[in-house]
Amino acid sequence: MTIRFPEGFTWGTATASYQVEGAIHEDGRTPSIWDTFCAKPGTISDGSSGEFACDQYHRYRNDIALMKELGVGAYRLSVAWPRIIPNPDGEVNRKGVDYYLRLLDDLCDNGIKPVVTLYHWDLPQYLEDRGGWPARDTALRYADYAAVLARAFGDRVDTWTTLNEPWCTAYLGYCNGVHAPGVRDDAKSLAAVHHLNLAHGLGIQAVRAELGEKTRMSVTLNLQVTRAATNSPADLAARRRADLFANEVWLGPMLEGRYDPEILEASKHITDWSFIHDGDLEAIHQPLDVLGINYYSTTYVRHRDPAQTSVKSDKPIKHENAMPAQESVETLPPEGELTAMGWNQEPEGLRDILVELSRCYPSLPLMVTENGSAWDDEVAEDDTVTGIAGPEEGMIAVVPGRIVHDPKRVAYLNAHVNAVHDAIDQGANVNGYYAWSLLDNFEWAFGYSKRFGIVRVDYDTQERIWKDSALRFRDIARNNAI
Ligand code: IFM
Repeated sequence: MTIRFPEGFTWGTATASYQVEGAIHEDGRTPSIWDTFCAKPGTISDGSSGEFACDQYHRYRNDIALMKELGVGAYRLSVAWPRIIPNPDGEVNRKGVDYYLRLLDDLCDNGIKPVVTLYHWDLPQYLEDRGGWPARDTALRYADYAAVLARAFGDRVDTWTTLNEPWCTAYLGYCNGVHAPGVRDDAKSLAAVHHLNLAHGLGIQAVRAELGEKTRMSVTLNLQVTRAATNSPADLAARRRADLFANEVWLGPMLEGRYDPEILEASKHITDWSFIHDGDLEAIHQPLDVLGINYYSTTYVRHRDPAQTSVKSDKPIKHENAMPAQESVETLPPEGELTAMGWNQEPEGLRDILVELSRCYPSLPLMVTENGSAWDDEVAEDDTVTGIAGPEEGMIAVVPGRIVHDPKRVAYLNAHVNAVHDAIDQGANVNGYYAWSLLDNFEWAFGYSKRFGIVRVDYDTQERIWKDSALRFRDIARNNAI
């Protein structure tokens, strides 16, 4: 059976600067917090870093040829802040800007719309040295950076995305410390939440001040689909507590200009939220053209007696649930066949979050800005597999004769694309789906040990190798149907 998507639905692929670019020492880029973090022993499971990654900095034309073959209409990429403003003096680095201009121009020349995330976690180290996201000044510097990008890239960008997954920045970065900069401090993580929200609002204002009110603006949130283990009031309260800190801390300020008073109450033992200044909520609450949703899996929770867990030495809580104020929430182990990340597979979660968001915010279009799965892939020899020539003499966009058969990634893709269609059938206002990821890449604390790409990267040679999932995605994108 063929299921068609609405006319104009966008199929795209997504990546992020630190995960794919490499070239960390080139053309004036200075260190980001991830360079510093990776250099600390024990932070990255395979001891690697984004130093070389997929070398997209040099191979972007090759990867654009690959996307053209896939038939995608958009590429979601992010800009590395330390390439653009490498030093605290705020001076713009022409060479950094030029790299992205070349990339954006080549995308546009190939009919692929650039969807540009301003911040996907590579904060300049000099800003972390001045306090990072727990410091208000970082949000102000972000607004300056946003204005620079708007001036430099202008109408080459189809859609601007202020932040990718601020949940990860605030909680993995400053609460349980498994991401850069590796801080474990509940109060700082909540200050980071607010300053990320503020950066979002100031960033939108800055871009629109340069490019006009009609500029398409978005943010990408990894809203958590949390299910209660039972319908008991205690388990439902645990679910509510998780939801407040996972989702409401972003949706409330960004879409309604308010923090739910329950959030402030539930965290008053951690912070008094005095970092919220007069006028901040108005600044954060800016009109959005589209909301990006990243979705991978669901989480099941139940009530736990806070008295039985020491809040002071809360290491075990932090490891199962990165957020603060979760003393009464127990996260249950995931069930069913888990992906290589140890995440469950529940496509209905994607359907449910899309339907629920459209019910709450009917006039706000949604796009699935990330969805995908990691598996332990193996390369097979196959003479029938055809390669693709790259755009320059001697370049090979995808090598012939080799392929990864990845039935589990294909099944995950099919199931989740179907779930998006189900959501649309149930009234969700969804206008795009971006596969995470175009390429295998640097998976943060897991280094290169987890492969999310629909195209394999041989990290020794930087060759790109087809996976069955890429060919499946090509069918979906080209036909706008599954
Ligand atoms: O690789 C990440 C990406 O950077 C942000 N969203 C989740 C992906 C998979 O973990």
